[in-house]
Amino acid sequence: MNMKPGQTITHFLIEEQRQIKGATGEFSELVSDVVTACKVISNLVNKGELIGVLGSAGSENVQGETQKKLDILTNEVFIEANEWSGNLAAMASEEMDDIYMIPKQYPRGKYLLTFDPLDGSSNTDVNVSVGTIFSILRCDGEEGTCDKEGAFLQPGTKQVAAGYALYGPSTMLVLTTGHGVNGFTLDMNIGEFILTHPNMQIPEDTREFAVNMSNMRHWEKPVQRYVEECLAGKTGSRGEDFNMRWIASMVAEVHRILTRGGIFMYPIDQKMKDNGTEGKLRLLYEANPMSMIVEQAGGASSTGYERIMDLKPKSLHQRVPVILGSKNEVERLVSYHAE
Ligand code: P6P
Repeated sequence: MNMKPGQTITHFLIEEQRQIKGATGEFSELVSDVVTACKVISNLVNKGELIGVLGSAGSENVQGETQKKLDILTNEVFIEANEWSGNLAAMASEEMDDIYMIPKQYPRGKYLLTFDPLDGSSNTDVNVSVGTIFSILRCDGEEGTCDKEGAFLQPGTKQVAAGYALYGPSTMLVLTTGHGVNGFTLDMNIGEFILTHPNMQIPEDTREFAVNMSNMRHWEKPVQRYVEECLAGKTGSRGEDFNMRWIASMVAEVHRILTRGGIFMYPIDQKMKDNGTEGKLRLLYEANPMSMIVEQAGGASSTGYERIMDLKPKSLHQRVPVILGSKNEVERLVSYHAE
C-alpha cells in the first residue's frame, strides 16, 4: 500500500479499493458517508453549550441509561447520513431498541452498519473526550433476510471494517478494513480527514493499565490478582512499577493504547452476575469493532476466557467483558483466568 502521510481519507479509500478485485465502490461510498457523519458530530460536540446540546434528553435507551441530548442528535446524524445511499440493508445503534430498516423510498445494499454514535457521552457535560464507534458487516443472505436482527448476529471475525472517531483536542478517525490500522486527523480549515498516523501498531508490552478501580471488590480473582500485581510494582512479582489511567471513555482509552500501548479492562464482576448481565460494554458496536482494530494493530482482545471476535452474538445489545491492548499483558491476564 503506498500510503502517503498527508493524503485525504477519500484518496486513501480509493487507493485501497484499487487493491480489491471486483470492488464496485459501494464499500468506499459507505465509509465516506460514515466519515461525513463523524465530521457533523465533531462540529456538534465542539460547539457544545453554544448550541444548547449538552445535558440530559430526559429519556432512557434500551440499556436503561439516561440519554443525553447529544446521544439522540448524533444517532439521527448517523441515520440521515447513511440511510439514502443504497449501500446498506439495515443499521443498528446503541441508541435504538430495534434495528433500523432502510426506508422503502431508498435502494438497499449488501452492508450492515452498527454504531455507538457517542460513546462516553456522560463526559460531554464535563468537556472530556468522547467518540463514535462503528462496525461494517456484509449480508449475503437471500432477499428479505438482511433487514432482520439475525443478520447482525455475526461473530466479530466477519466484520469487513471497523473504526472510531475521537473528539478530543484534535478530531481523529481511526480505521481498519482488515489490512492494518490507519489514523486520520480532521483539518477543520478544509473539512478533510488527513492521513497522519499510517500503520498504527500497539507495543506488545506495557506498564500502563486502565480499569475502573471502584469495582475492585466485585472482580473475579484473576483480575484482582493481576491488578494487585500492577499496584505492587517493584515491590511485587512484576518487579516494575505500573502507571494507571481511567478516562471513562472507551474510544479515548483505546486510542491511547494504539498510540503508546496499555491494557484496558472492563471485566465481568459479581454485581453484573447478580443483575444477570455478562459485562458492561456491548459486543456488536463497542467490543467487536475495537477488537478488530486492536488485533489489526498487533494487540489482543479477550473476555478473559475467550477471544472476543470468536463470540457468536446472541442478541443485538448483548454485553461482554472486555480485556484488550498490548498482546503480552492481555495474554498474561488470560492465563490467570485459565489457572
Ligand atoms: P464507568 C462509557 O459509558 C462506557 O461505555 C465506555 O466508553 C467506558 O469505558 C465505560 O463505559 C466507563 O464505565 O463504569 O467507568 O462509567
